[in-house]
Amino acid sequence: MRNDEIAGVLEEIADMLEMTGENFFRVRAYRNAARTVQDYPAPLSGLSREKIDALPGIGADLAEKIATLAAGCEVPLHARLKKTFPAGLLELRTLPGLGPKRIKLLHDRLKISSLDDLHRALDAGQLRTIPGFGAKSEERLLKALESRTAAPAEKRWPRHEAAAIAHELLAWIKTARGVENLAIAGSLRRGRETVGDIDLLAASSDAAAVMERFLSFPAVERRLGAGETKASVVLRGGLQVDLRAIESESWGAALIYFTGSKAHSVHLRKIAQGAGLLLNEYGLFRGKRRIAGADEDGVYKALGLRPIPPELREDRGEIEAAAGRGHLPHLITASDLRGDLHAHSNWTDGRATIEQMARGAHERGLEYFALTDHSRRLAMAHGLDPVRLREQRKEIERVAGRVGIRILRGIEVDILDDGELDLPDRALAELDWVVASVHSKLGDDEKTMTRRLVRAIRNRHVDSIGHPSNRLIGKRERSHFDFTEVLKAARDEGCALEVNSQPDRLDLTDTDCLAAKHAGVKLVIASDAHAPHDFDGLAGGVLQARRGWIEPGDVLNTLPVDELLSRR
Ligand code: DGT
Ligand code: CA
Ligand code: CA
Ligand code: ZN
Repeated sequence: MRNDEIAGVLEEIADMLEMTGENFFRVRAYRNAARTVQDYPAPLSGLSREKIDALPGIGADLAEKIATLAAGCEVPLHARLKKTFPAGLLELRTLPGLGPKRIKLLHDRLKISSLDDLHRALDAGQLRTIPGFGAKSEERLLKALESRTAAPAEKRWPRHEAAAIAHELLAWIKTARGVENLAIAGSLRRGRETVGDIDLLAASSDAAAVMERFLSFPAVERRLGAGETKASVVLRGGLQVDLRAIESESWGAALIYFTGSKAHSVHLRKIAQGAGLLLNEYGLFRGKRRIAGADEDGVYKALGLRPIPPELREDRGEIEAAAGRGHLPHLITASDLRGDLHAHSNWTDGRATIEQMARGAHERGLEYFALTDHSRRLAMAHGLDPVRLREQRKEIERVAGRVGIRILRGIEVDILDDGELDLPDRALAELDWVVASVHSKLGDDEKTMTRRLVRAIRNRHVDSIGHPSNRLIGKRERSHFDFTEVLKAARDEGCALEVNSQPDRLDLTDTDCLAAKHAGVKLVIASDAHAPHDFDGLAGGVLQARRGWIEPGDVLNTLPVDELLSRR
């Protein structure tokens, strides 16, 4: 079993114990164990029994269960609980704001033990008779129930995975006879965080040769359609790829058409119509005469528009701005980042030494980075207390001298249940950079989570909020909080919000970035690196920010380190 699966079983046991009214300490032991396992930096299935017994904060009985799970076997307690427990009750946990305590309450008071029971009780307005449930939670639960009965959304793929495959495809197709131009189009080119498929465009004097080469790509599993100028395939693993071949004189127009978004293209066509022109994938035409089409910029220009970067093409005002009504941003690029402001080492849950991290950052041209290991509450990550923080400071000084990169002494401090921080102010005051993040009780209701975030922001030592929404793409919804309130507090306090570049986080989202910019809140684009190669992920965070109209001046780590620190 993988660590996250083991942790899942332990959580499930904890939930079931809690719902049966088991004593608090026993429940908590399982939860702590789940966290320890979840955040353990290496697969537990590869560990010896001695190592498992030595996991911090875990007793003999739990170690035994973890070892059993790691070996892929069933734990008798889990099997027993599952047998006696209504399966529907467990399913209730997947709804927002329903933890074991509240589920037990619903079960005890209203005999609710399945999603159907809950739906009926909601329809009958019974929930608001239970203390702690109001009209608002009724509304949220109804919405959650309804969204689950809707048709399952089509599968979408993480952008970085699709991008890697797309580049292999480009390298493969490039060698076909007659290829004059080749590019990624569609949502992948626009930098969306997930993509439905890969869209490729080729300009070629020999479309048949391009198609043939494409269809012979080794990972192609099946063909969905193959014509003279277009083909679609499904690759092993299920990802679809569409390829269109066109002639070079249409390259720009076709690239605009197949890059989309559809909304952007529709708007462009309307502008063309208004000017008595026709825009399609072959070009921009006045009557029968093609007045533009070979290159993108030329098409935009002929429509009276400045060139629009693909990341902006969502019809969110970019066309008006390109026409001179509004500000078309000079988007940030990866080379604008001088430093990184969130990185870990093996002092907590990172996989590399401080020195390896420093060399990794240095090799990638960063002028500085903040070492922000976890605070003590994340016990499984061996979180730092004030004593170890001071020890770490010495090591940082030693490494910085050897590697020739500025290392900011930082912390990723946990935001606790009520928004207080996991380390005392006087420990934080000694640091150069403080990231505060929520890692627990992500399912808190909106009011609680808003209060936690705002309180952390109001702490004068906190420089930025890490992965503010805590969503995991495709896996975990964002936490509920009032983003407007959070932005207000952040602007008042001069606290930055992070664009976390981890590919499954990308948190803030593109539209969050835009909202932050409008609210006058600064961003940090950070890697959250746990190993040196993670610094490469910064490019993904930059792409996300570009989709949010972000310019270099909106991002703190474009600043030279001295300016950055003098702002504090
Ligand atoms: P995806 O694949 O769901 O992540 O999103 P896209 O934007 O890549 O959509 P896709 O693959 O269906 O089509 C690629 C591009 O082709 C799209 O961005 C715009 C263009 N396109 C596709 N269908 C239409 C259409 O019906 N009208 C217009 N104007 N353009 C279209
Ligand atoms: Ca697509
Ligand atoms: Ca497509
Ligand atoms: Zn974190």
